[in-house]
Amino acid sequence: MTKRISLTQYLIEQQRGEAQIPAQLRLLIEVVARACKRIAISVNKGALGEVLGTAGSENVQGEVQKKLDIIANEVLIEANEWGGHLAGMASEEMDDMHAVPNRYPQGEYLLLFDPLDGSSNIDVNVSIGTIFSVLKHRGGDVTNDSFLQAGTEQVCAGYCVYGPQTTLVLTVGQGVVMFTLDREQGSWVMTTESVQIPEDTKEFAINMSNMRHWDAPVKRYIDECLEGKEGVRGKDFNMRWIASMVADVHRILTRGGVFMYPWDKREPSKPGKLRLMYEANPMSFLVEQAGGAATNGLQRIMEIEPKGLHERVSVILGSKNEVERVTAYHREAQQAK
Ligand code: P6P
Repeated sequence: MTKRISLTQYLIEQQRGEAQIPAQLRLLIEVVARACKRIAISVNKGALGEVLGTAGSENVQGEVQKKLDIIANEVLIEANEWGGHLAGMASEEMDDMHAVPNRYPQGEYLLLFDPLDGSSNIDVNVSIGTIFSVLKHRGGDVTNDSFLQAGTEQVCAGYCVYGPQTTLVLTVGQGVVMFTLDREQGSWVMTTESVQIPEDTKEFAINMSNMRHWDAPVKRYIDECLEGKEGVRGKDFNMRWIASMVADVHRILTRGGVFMYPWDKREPSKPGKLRLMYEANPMSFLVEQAGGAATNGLQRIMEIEPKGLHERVSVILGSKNEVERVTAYHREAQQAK
């Protein structure tokens, strides 16, 4: 790698260069990156910081909130509301959007986030992360509907994975870069300047305990992977499931693979478990910018027109050729109906 540069230098160069990222977007990214450093400190304290366990409340999803879910949400709100770069924020942890208080200037961006994804892993010391997505505010009053824009409208997306390293992964539409937190300096240092997902893989990520609930195309794809080299795929596959989307996606951005959280029969009225606006869309933007693909089985996730802030979606993303295979199986099954 050439001389390692800081996040600030990268953003200044993007501002001058091809991306021409506006000053407000540069400020937004620096503020979110600083908030992730704050969250990392709380996450890394664990039991020593009295931050483990549940908060005794539920979020809009009906999920029990962990203390760290709330801490992370508050850190992101407090860090972003005064800077003049945002018109509003939306979070997995809040029923409705959070407008910038009148005492602060309103900016031109909308920030959406899952403040701490993978919460079930917090108490067992497994990697978790913050996922964020940035849209442009189209003007007028800021309401929940202001956020209902397709993933193709994102101007920036990223995540921070709190694992053995604390790593910030970012795209502004000019490819994907990774920054690792240098704790001695407290600064983000570029460690991967152009992430590329291999088009093929031998690794799939899915929660196998749901197998009996899957739709036929998913079952067909996984069965073929399990048949190994004796089967139609002609190669053996490995399986990984961290139950933390940020960690599973980070592995796929780093060495390839396919991640699947498909629709299943347990809740047939819901298209899937994961949320479109602040999980699937930002991860799809990153994966596509790194040469991968992301569909809901039938269409590109980023082309879905959202109907609700917390709507869910079926997710198949990662190595392009594998995602295309699973998607082809879904389309074949649909045509056969
Ligand atoms: P399951 C974490 O709760 C999450 O939203 C994603 O990060 C993760 O991929 C998925 O749910 C895990 O779900 O059903 O395997 O526990």
